[in-house]
Amino acid sequence: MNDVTAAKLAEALNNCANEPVHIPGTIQPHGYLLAFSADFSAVVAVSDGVQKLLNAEPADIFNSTPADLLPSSLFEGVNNALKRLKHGVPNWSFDCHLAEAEPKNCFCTCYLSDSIVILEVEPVVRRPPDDYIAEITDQLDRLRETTTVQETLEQLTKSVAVLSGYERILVYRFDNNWNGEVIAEHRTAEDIHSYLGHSFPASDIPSQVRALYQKNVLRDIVDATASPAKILLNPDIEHSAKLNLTAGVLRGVSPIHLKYLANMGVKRALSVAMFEDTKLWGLLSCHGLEPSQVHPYQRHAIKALVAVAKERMLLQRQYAAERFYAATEESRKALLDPQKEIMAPDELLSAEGDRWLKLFNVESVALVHGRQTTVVGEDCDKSVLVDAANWLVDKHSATGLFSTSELAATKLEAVFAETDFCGLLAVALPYDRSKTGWLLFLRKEVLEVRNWAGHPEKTTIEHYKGVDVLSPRKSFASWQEIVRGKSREWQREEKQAARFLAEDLAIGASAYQIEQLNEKL
Ligand code: BLA
Repeated sequence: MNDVTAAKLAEALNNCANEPVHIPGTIQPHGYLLAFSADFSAVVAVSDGVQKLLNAEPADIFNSTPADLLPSSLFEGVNNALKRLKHGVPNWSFDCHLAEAEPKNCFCTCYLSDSIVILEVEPVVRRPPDDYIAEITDQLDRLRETTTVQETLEQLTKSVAVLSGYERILVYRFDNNWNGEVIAEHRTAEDIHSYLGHSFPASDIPSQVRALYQKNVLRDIVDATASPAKILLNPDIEHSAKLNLTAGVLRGVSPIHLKYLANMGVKRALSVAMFEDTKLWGLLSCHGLEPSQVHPYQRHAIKALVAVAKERMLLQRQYAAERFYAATEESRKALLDPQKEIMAPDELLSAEGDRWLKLFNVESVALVHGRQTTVVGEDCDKSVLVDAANWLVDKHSATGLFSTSELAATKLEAVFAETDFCGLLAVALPYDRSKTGWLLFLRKEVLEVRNWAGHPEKTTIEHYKGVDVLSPRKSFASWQEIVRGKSREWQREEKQAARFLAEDLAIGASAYQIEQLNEKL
């Protein structure tokens, strides 16, 4: 691969992200698709193999009306779904019993592609056990009993295993560059390969694939070894665009991803998006060693578990943030204590700074204010801090905040080059019109060992649908990278608390100035 240049790689990566996975022109072959005109009067497309469901050839189906063609239970089901879709729901599902088809029990999902009405029919081969609802309730209770984020995620993987039958269940968290790391895992047998603690590059889940999760949180790939079934268009009807299958469950799988799953030894896969606010935070990813269909109720149960886990995580994060703010509050009280004598800002920092070292998990805290530069914790050359503050005044006065966990990747690289610091959180003292006062929190390097599942330098390129794309990795064997030059990341609460403290220091500074003026008068 070493003749693959960076430019070629970038182009191949870009081509991966351009594959229109939402309009594949195929479905997964265990189910059937029928598409109807907006007024539900004509059949505009069917999937290859639909004759098994309707006992009629595609040519005859195209010449029929839905009312003549569909068994009454299906016809009524679609009519009812249409009412729901008109009210804005993205898709509507219903159970259906078909006397003429084999198997007789089906699960149907209706949705729109522009104004075209799409009906997906999945044969139901196996029903979940009779005590399934009791099992769901039990697993939801177990999730609700967890007390930390990590415990919640681990319980989620175990509960999904119980309710679904997948053999390996992972929670996969994205970083800021959309690489991901497996942070929780459950395997149903010891000899199933473990990916826990392993990282995967962003290119494994290209951007358009991540974007689909915003519209449909679940992706179910029933048989990664099966060839997709083509969607056949009615030749007598003009077609302006390909059918958009985003809101359904049968969307044909990208051949590139099928190869990826084959290389991983996975024969069925299901993933559910996990969001933090509206941003994709991670995925629950389930792997099966043999092709098999989960019952639609099982899909819903997995979605419900993910939703409850998400709520728990939100609560646990809120509790942690509250504890952090409560600790900050102690310090704020001390800074603004009216019983105490009024102190200059640098004296305030000297008095409280030690507490902040622990609270913010930093090696140093510094204040550059007027001509004063004060450092608490590990020392830092004052000229470095003054240069940093001058740059901050110049570039970040508008927001009054700057943070990085990798100083070497910022314009401050040269300023901090001779120091051991890698992370900086800086907040301006408010009420200081010229914003020349800055409170700085400094962190040192934390060596990070990243275990990649597969060697990034073994990337190859292949020709696919007329363009060059990255090839899915052939090996997922562990490859270790040591990441240098980075500190721990700054959390949202730390930034907010730093702003509060800078505010208090600024109030202290004003009081001190007034006192000084009064003394002079
Ligand atoms: C889709 N890739 C996916 C999906 C996942 C991953 C979860 C969603 C579908 C699914 O649930 O299987 C990747 N799965 C992972 C990772 C883990 C996991 C990282 O379990 C970690 C444990 N893939 C490549 C390359 C390309 C690519 C090089 O490796 C592009 C050139 C593309 N991945 C790709 C495409 C899809 C995909 C196109 C969408 C498949 C589809 O929905 O049709």
